Amino acid sequence: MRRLAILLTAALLLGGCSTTTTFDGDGPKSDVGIQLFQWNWDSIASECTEVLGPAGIAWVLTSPPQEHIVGSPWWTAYQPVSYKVESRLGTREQFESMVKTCHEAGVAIIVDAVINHMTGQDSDGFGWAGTPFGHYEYPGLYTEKDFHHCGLSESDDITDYSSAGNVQNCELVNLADLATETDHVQEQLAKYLNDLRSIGVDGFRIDAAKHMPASDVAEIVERIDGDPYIVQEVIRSDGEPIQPEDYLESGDVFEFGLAYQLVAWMKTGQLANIANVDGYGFAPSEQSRTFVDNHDTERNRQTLSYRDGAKYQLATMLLLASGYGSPVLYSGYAFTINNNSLPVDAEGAVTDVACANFADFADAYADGEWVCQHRWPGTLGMVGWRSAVGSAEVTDEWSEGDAYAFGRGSLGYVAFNASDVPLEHRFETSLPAGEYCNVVAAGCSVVEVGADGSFSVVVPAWGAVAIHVDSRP
Ligand code: ARE
Ligand code: CA
Repeated sequence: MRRLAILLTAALLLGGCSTTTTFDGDGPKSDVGIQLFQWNWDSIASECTEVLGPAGIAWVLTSPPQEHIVGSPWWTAYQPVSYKVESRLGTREQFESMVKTCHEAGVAIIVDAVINHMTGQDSDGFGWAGTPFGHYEYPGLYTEKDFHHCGLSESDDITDYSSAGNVQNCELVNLADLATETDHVQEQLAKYLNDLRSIGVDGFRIDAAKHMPASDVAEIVERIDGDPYIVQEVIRSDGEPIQPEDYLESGDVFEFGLAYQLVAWMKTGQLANIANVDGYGFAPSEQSRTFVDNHDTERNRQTLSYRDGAKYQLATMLLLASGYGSPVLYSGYAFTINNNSLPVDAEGAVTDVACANFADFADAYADGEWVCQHRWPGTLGMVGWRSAVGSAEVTDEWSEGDAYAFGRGSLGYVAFNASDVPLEHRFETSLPAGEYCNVVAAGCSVVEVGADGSFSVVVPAWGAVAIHVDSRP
C-alpha cells in the first residue's frame, strides 16, 4: 500500500497539479478533491457532469453508502446496519450509475468507509433497507463475539483520549466497536469494500481511523482489491498518544492542524505563514489532505465555515494557492441546529440538490438550503489557477500588513487581502506582459501586466485577485 500511495503521489508531483492521476476516469485533472456532504447519488452524478469534471476536480468524497439506522439526523449514515449499498442517498442502481457518470466526466469516486463500528442503538430495530439488527447482532455479518467490550468504564464508552487502549477498544459514543484485529471482521469489511470496488469505487476515506490500531487499518487496506486511494480521518489533538503520522503506511491523512491554523491566520492577518508550514508539525506535504472545514468541524465550529462568508472564501483560495498538501473542498447544507435541516422527502430519503443562488457573501442561507460553496467564483477560479501553475516554485513574494501575495514563476500570480479595507498596490511579477482575467471574480475582469511584469490593481477587502497564463481575455 505504501508503494501505491507513493506512486499516486509521485504522479501528482511529477506533473504538478494539472497531471492526469492514476484514477479510472480520464481527462485533465487537478489534485483537488471535494466532499459532497449528504448529496444524493443522482445529484452527485449531475454535478460531476456539469461542474466538477469541467473544473478539473479529481474526485468526490461521498457520504457513507451502506444501509444505516432509520432516523432524521444526518449522522444516521454513520451507524451501519448492513453493507447493502442502499441508503437514504439512493439505491445500489443509482450508486452504480453515479460512479459511471462521474468516471465519464473524469471524476473519481471516494467513499466514506465506516468500518470501526456498527450502530449505537441499545434496542433492536430495522435498518433503512429493512434488515433487522441488535446492538451487537447483525445477521449474516457479526454476533456478540465480534465486538470489543473494553470494560474500562461502566458504559464501555471512550472516556480517556490520553489512553490508546481506551480510544481503540472502547465505544465511540456508544457505537458497537468491531474487533477489527480479527480475521472474521476483516473479512466482512473486505467483502464490503471489494463490493464497492467491483462497482468502480476508486478509494476510501477511513472514518474514525484513530479508533482502530494502525496495524488493523493496514491489514484491512491490504485486503482491498487493486490500488484504491486511501485517506484517513485521524483528528490531530495535542497530548494524545495516537496521531495521523502513525497511519501513513496505509495512505494519506486529513491534516486538521492546518484547518485550525487557518482560523488563527484569518484573525491575525498572517497569511504569509502558509508559505512556511515547516515548524507546525503537520503531516508530510505529499500525504497531507488539507481542508478548510468538513461536516464535523462546520458543526463544532472549530474551523471556518460557509457562515464566515468572505473569510471562508479567502481561506479556501489561500489553501488552493498553496503548494503544501492537496486540498479537499467541502460542500453541504445550511443549518442552525446540528441534528436538523437535512432536506428529505416523506419517506426520509434525501432529496435532489438545488444550489442556493450566490450573489453576495453577506447573504444568509435558510436552514436546509444547499450552500454549494464549491461553486463560488473564487473557489472554481483558484482550482483552475492551481492546475495552471502546477508545481512551479513560489516567486515574487510580497506581504505588508494583512496583505500577502506571491507568484508561481511565469505561470500565475495571486494577491490576498485579509482586512476590512480594499488594498491598492502595484505587484511585481514574473509573468509575460499582456492582459489577464482575474479568475476569482465572476466573468473576466481584465488585469493589465506591463512590460516590466508589474500590474496595479485594487484587491477587495477580504478578497483576492488571481491571474494565470491559461486565462486571458
Ligand atoms: C450519534 C449521537 C450520539 C449517540 C450516537 C450513537 O450524536 O449522542 O451516542 O449517535 O447512537 C457522527 C456524529 C455523532 C453520531 C455518530 C453516529 O458526529 O454525533 O453520534 O455519527 O451516528 C471523535 C472521533 C472522530 C469522529 C468525531 C465525531 O475521533 O473519528 O469524534 N468523526 C467521525 C465522523 C463523524 C461520525 C463518526 C466519526 C462516527 O466524521 O461524523 O460521528 O462514525 C477530540 C479528539 C477527536 C474526537 C473529538 C470529538 O478532538 O481528538 O478524536 O473526534 O474530540 O470527540
Ligand atoms: Ca475500535
